[in-house]
Amino acid sequence: MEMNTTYELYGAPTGNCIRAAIALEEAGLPYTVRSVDLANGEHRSAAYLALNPAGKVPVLVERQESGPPVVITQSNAIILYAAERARGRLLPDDSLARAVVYERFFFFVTDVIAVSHAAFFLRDAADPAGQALLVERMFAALESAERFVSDEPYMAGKTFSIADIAAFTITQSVMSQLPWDQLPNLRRWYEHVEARPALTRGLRVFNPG
Ligand SMILES: N[C@@H](CCC(=O)N[C@@H](CS)C(=O)NCC(=O)O)C(=O)O
Repeated sequence: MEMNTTYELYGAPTGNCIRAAIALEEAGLPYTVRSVDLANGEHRSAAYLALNPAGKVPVLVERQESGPPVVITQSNAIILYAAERARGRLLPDDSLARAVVYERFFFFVTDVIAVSHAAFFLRDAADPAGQALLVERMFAALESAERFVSDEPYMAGKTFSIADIAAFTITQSVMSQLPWDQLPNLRRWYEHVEARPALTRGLRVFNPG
């Protein structure tokens, strides 16, 4: 990384943006927050579409003294980029340990978060049966994560990683609906991770109040 590298994170108070913010905080990368007003359609303005033609948040912009800025869309690409920049903190150096982190990270991204988002779209499409099926699958997958933390403090082993970032916000979003009496390890993991200062800062980035 060059000396004068700067970062800007464009986003709003949504799970995808909050995960990206947590990754930057946990990676220790200094960045400027650029709040995008989704309710007023700022993400569809010409200026924003020039940054991300898909009109979605989050977006990370990296600027260096020389060369064009690097623009990264897709929350998971931003998380992985932050982890690359802070090698050792969010992704273990050891390739076997890293494979476990990737396995768990993609478990939460594809089997829990993506299913939850799909259920949300079906709610908007007024398809209650489809929505219920996906919500049930999402909960079954999330609750199965109890086994990941039965012998280890974190989702993918002995150290905090991008797998914990992916797991945390989705768990938090359904907190009140989880059968906590059957998930003692998940509860211990949740309380442990929730106390991290960097994670707490990331959670508040787009929700300062
Ligand atoms: N797969 C993308 C999804 C991005 C996305 O759907 N962002 C939502 C907020 S979480 C958004 O920008 N919604 C505004 C819109 O679609 O109009 C990612 O992970 O970054």
